Amino acid sequence: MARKTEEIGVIVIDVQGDFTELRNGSLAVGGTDEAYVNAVEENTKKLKQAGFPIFATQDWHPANHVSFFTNHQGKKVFDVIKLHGKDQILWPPHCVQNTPGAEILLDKKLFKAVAKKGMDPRYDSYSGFQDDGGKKTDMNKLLKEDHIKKVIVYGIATDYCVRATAIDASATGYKVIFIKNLCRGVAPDTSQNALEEMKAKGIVVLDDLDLEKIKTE
Ligand code: VGL
Ligand code: ZN
Repeated sequence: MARKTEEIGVIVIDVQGDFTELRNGSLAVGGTDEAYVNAVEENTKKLKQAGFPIFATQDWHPANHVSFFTNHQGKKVFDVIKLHGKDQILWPPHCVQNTPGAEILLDKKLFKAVAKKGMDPRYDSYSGFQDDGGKKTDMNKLLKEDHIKKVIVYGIATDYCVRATAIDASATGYKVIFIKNLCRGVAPDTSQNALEEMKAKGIVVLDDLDLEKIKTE
């Protein structure tokens, strides 16, 4: 028998001004034009109408965030440094709290809740579940409150925040379904690697949103 729809939740990841071409974002990812944002909005509406609770993540950095190249003397954009023993890409300043670039570009009424991430200036947080220092966001608590067992994930960027959020969701015990055509990646090679890694971890990759498939997968 198909699972009850109440057990399915949706996580729309970082569809924010600074990640889109639509808003001329500081870290605009290829293919994030108006048609892409509209497709995300339409499909999210469809999922909401089908009865699934919709959650969002929002990259929400202070201006002095460690991931901004401008906060490291002598460093250039996309340089990689060692931070807390890991490689850290230095990004252009993006999604600074209370700036237009941090705005989620979808109708806010779609969302049951938004989990903000990346507020600690010392740690990056690609995952919607926790930052690189191990501090949890509200995401797991929100999903648990709704008795969610399976999550549908999509958004920006395939190779960074969508990847990390999907993998953490899976590691936390959720069944995860990734919707490929509602995602955009920073680079083709890292996006392809992310898909392979997700599949290897048991995440279901669907080319596009199919309501029947997400109920039975
Ligand atoms: C992201 C780089 C830096 C993302 C966030 O949303 O994928 N990427 N911050
Ligand atoms: Zn960020």
